[in-house]
Amino acid sequence: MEKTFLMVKPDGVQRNLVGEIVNRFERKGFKLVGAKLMQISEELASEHYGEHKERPFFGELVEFITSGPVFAMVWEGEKVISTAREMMGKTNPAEALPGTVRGDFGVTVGKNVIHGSDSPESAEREINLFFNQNELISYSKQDSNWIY
Ligand code: DAT
Ligand code: MG
Repeated sequence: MEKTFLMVKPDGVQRNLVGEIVNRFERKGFKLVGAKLMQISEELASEHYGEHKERPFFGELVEFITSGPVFAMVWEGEKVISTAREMMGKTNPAEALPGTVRGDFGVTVGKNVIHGSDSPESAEREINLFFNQNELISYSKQDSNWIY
């Protein structure tokens, strides 16, 4: 089953949105297989956002993502990577639709509350960057017969 990496960014943690965000993906029917509150180092931030190294906002991005604890998660489910991106909304909260996380809770692109992997390749890369294999739990849930 497909897995994706999601993270409540420092603004979301400070604004008490961890529970709200976990709740949305739980209610949707996805399965939480790993989660931790963590402080991202500068090295990890640069590696995670490596694709944006040359962008003018890279410095601010690294500073922001390391400015306080984040809540890192791995979620599992059918088409979870693309569906989670839809549930997050567009990168710029000003363009994100109501009903999405960024549309409901964000105002500016620099503080957009949540990160989510954008493809199977980045999901695999980001899961391995943030989690050890023994931090991911393989288990069955009794509701799966009612979701699939
Ligand atoms: P996403 O997080 O939707 O995958 P992205 O990968 O293009 O978006 O960018 C990573 C993060 O960088 C994004 O969540 C917020 C920040 N960012 C993107 N574009 C920006 C911009 N023009 N100005 C400031 N920050 C930006
Ligand atoms: Mg991205």
